[in-house]
Amino acid sequence: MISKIIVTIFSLLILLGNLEAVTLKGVVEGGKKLKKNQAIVYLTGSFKSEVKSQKQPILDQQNMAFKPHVLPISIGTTVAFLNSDEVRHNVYSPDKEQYNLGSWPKGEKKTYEFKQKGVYTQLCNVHPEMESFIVVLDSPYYDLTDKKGRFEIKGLPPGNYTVRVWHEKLRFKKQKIIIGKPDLEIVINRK
Ligand SMILES: [Cu+2]
Repeated sequence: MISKIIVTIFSLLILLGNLEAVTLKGVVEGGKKLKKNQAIVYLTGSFKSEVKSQKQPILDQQNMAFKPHVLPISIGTTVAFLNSDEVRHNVYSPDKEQYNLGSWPKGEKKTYEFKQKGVYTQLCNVHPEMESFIVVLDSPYYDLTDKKGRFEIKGLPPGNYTVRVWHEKLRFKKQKIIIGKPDLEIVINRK
């Protein structure tokens, strides 16, 4: 009986938590360069840092290019590296933890767990023109911009945050926001 009551109270708390969660949406004003390569909008603040629950993200090598070109993840996430091409590809990064996962043929998979935040350029030592970015964030709150620069981050607990943007070429102003009720909509401009 007591355990039933506890479960009920617990479910109610989860429900209340979800009801309080707020959505932040908006647009990043980045022009043509933002249409070509997506930006990551992410939030930092005084929340408890946690890994965003997500399936193991995949960085594939397809038609001689890394897919996706930009992959945002939280610290502690393991990424699966695939090769869908008929040729052998390699994966290495000269940044931060500096790894070389070796070279492998189509159909094989390697994994790597990212333990430090930062931008990890992904390169292939067989094909120097191949390049992409894995961006490791100390935040579970992020989104990639769409073709119009729009983004949406759901499930935000009320509090104070700083909105930041990462893009491989462009720099944007950071913005302090207060998340409360109702949902918030913002515009982010270039520096
Ligand atoms: Cu390659």
